[in-house]
Amino acid sequence: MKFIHMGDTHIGASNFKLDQRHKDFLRVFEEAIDICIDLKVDFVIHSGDLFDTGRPSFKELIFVIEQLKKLKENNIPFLTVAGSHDVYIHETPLSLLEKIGLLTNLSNPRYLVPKGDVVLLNGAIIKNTFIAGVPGFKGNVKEKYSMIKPNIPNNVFSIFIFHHIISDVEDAGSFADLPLSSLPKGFDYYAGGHWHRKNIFEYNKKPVVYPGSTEYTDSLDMLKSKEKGMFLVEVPEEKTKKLKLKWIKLNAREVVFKEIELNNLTPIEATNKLFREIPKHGRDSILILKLKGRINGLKSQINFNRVLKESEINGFIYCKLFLSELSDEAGEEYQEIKNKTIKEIEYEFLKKQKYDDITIKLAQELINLLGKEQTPKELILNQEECIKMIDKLFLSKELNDFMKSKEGVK
Ligand SMILES: [Mn+2]
Repeated sequence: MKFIHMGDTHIGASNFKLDQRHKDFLRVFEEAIDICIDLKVDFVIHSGDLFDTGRPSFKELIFVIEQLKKLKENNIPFLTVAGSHDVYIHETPLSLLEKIGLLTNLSNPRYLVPKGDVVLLNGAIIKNTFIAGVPGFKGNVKEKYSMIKPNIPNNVFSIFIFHHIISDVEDAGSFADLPLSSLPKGFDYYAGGHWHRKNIFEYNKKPVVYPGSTEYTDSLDMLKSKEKGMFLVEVPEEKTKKLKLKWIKLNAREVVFKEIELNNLTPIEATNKLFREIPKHGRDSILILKLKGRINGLKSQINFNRVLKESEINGFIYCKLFLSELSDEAGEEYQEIKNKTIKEIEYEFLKKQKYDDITIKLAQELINLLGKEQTPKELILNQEECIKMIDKLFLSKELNDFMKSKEGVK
């Protein structure tokens, strides 16, 4: 028995508002479906986010219908769950596709039967395999998982499809929304979705598998994922033998990544260096430039437009610049200011305006008094206080002038 595990196909998504990128998601999905047919797999499981939205366009729906029809004509069942994207109130586009017999939506409420304190999880049986799943829950995820009681029959291979980020996923950080121990026990294969990068780990010695998305869904994904694809899983007849997992790379849009060091360059020098370093043969790929170092000037003085135009001329469909590791003079000034109190900033500002220390001190006290929220009574009292201070201020000025004239005499 063998099956394909794919997920997060996000039909309808695009990047950089490019029509080409919208088409890429469709093209890769079609490639994936054709491979499933070529490999004559027993079934296909999809771990959620088939569509990018709960309201796909007619064009996108018709496209998916055409693809799933091909699978059906080849007797390959397609089973999925509602992800976080393809949910629209109660009904999802999956309900429509299920009504016309093109897929099985395992997150349909008919598979989840509340019984007392628990929810019985039923599934479909295909080729002696029990396949069950839950939708991508919004909120109280851990609590909802704690209620799930899977109804796994004896002596079958069993698959659990889910759409959450387990805490053990590499780099998941704050994206994780479910601890590993919350997954229902007893399954032979855990088919994960929602995390867009390929990742595999174990739970009770069984594989937890994320194939990731079939296309790069955003520029961070382009930076972090090396390639896109799906898994072919071969289940041996003998239970003692190990599962065979084979990665199948899909032809997602090529991404070219380059780091460019701009340390100590002026904005003009930096522009020239960027211009020189843009790869010559774009071949319709996406270019990602990560700029590093400290510019002797301002980032905004780099002629990025020229860089973007050149990348287009060289055949890239888009150039994305990452500037987070590039610093400049403005950045440093901002960092310095961040570590100062308002009083310190005020002082430096007034000092630059050539006020002496006594005047600045009085001015700051005035600012302090006037800046307070106050009742009318306090206001009158403070006004009196202010007048006294202003008197002092003039006195100090006269004193200063007097001292200066004395110095002049010397
Ligand atoms: Mn997704």
